Amino acid sequence: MRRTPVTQLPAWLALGSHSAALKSLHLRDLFASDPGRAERFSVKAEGLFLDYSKNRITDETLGLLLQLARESGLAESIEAMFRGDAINLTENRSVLHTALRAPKGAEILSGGVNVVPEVHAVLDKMEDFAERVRSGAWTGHTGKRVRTVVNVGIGGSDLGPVMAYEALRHYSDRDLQFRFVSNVDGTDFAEAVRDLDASETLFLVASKTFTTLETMTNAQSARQWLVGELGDESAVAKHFVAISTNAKEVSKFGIDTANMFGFWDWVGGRYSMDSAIGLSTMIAIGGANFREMLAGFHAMDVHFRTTPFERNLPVLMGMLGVLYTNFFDAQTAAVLPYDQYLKRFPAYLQQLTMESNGKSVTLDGVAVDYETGAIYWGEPGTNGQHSFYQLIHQGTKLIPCDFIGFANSLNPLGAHHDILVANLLAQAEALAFGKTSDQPHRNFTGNRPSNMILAERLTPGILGKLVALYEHAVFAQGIVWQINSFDQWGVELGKVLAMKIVPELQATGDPELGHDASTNALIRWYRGHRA
Ligand code: G6Q
Repeated sequence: MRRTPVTQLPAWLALGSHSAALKSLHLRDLFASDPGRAERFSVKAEGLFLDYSKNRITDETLGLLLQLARESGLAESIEAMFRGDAINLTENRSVLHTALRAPKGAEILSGGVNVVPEVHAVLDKMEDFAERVRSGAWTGHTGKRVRTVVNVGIGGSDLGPVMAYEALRHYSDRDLQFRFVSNVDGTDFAEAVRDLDASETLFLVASKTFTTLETMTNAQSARQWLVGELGDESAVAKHFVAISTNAKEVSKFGIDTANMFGFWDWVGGRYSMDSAIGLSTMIAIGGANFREMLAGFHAMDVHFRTTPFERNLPVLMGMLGVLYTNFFDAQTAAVLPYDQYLKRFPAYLQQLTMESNGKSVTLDGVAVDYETGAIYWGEPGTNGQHSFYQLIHQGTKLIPCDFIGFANSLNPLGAHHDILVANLLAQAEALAFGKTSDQPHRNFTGNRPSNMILAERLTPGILGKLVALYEHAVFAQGIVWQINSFDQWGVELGKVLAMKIVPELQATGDPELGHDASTNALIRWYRGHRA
């Protein structure tokens, strides 16, 4: 039976007329006429403080947004996900990243099997390995301890590990350095290893499928480099480990499956940073910190599953996103962390949000006639203030912002942190309230919405909570939009076409080309110009 299109749900229809009236209200007046607003539109939960009062909402708006969530069946869908139903319909899979952080002893079934014991078995194996690398007990081919860990992976097998490493660098073992190779551009690999001593280098080949062209190309180059440097094929065993679901391909590559860390088809790439894909994170920060991060994820999972929508952080954030996307025509959303350690957080969120909700066909296979996932972007504060914030303040586009900040710096230094936080608060204030001036170019209209997410300090646990907050906000939006947030067919076509073009670029003579005239000409240009 087909779902009722979201655009025909009573709450959607009501939001349509309500938002027309909403647009004439200014945040200045909403605050002036309502002393309780800041308190009412904020939630403290799980060590996070979300102030969403600077959004273009009234109590009625919020009521309608949460009604829309209910009419969309969000509560039932949350249960279906946590229960392990095959909600990834186009791939017929469960979506169980929440099982990756379930405590020992929990029971979560996929295909009738409790997956939690396997999850913990892999975690224990990872921890054992990570501690051996950290202590120097794991030695390379020539007997030296590891000094550099190079993660080779792309997409979900790269962005989470890079983001988490940068975010938790404060907690990392500074005797080890970490590099991340993802791009198939040879420069990425060449620059990553140019100053490395192969005898002290460990490669983690991270690939769920172990067939991804970029990762396999980089992994082969890594292998050649290592064998070339150490002059012995058998060195591979001590310098390569694999993180994958594909044991067959791992042994074909020459990695002993004893040194393989597994995960499962119910973990999507962009939801995999707390699976074995997080091995580099665990080596960097140690098992205890990694488990603290998982506990943070889990706490947010429980919050999402059990908290009434009115106080449910992911539901509130997800539904506010729906408001701007569908009723304010906002095309993008900015994520602005005021913490240097979160510098890769926006890039990580880009994949999480855009690969998940960049869809235009519903679960019933019908083309949508409404907007879905926004474009996410951002930079850490205060840098963005001296570049693109101009457009957010005075441009013609409405850009809802998520500000993220902390009460304490991990590197207290004079007045730096107070200045940083003053800027964070000032930006949200300026966006909401603006400033009237008789000189048009000095006028700030204000009424530009933002969320403020604060925590005491950036810890592994808080990072887990932040990531899970966005994971679940994305989920809530996907449910409302009736799309599958867990497939990514959109990345397939380009991959297939590239595989066809590679031999055409490499062929000798003048191969017959069957593309469009533009692509044919570009291929010929390349063939004619490369050395
Ligand atoms: C994420 C996507 C994608 C994937 C990469 C790497 O959700 O599925 O980004 O993570 O294509 O895939 P492998 O891990 O299989 O190499």
